[in-house]
Amino acid sequence: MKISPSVQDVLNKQINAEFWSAYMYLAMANWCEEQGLRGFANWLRVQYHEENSHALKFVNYIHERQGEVKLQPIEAVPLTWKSVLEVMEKTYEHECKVTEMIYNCVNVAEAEKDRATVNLLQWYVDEQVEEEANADEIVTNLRFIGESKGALMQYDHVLKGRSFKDETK
Ligand code: OFO
Repeated sequence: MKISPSVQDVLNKQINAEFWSAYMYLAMANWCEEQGLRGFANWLRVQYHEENSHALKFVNYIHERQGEVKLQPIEAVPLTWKSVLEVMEKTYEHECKVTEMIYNCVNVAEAEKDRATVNLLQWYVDEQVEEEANADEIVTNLRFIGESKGALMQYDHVLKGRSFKDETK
């Protein structure tokens, strides 16, 4: 069954939001790299790849449902932050906003009685629980670390271990 115009529209908006997220995380990764925080930069680059994969999952789905993918311009993202704590606080806040957007997609799909899209979106609902928890954990750890440069460098080293696995397939 071909995707309805309202579901197609809200998924196209979500594609733009996912690419915007990718762009923002790449900007954050660049900033961390420039501060010498290579582990945080790595963690955020993985986040960048994840967001691209989230966008592509929607792109593929719209094609599968014989719809039309309408790519829109990506708005500018912030380029500087006061501290790495601020970077991660903004990450957490952003993920909460994305969760709301995904819930809105679910509402539109439910209003159209589009079971397939509701089913697809459940993957994103679950993913958002993880995204929020990951960012929240790092914020909590950074608050414990406080002003300790040694502890920050150790934690930065731990974050070098994160690698990208495409979970959308
Ligand atoms: Fe696509 O999960 Fe973050 O934004």
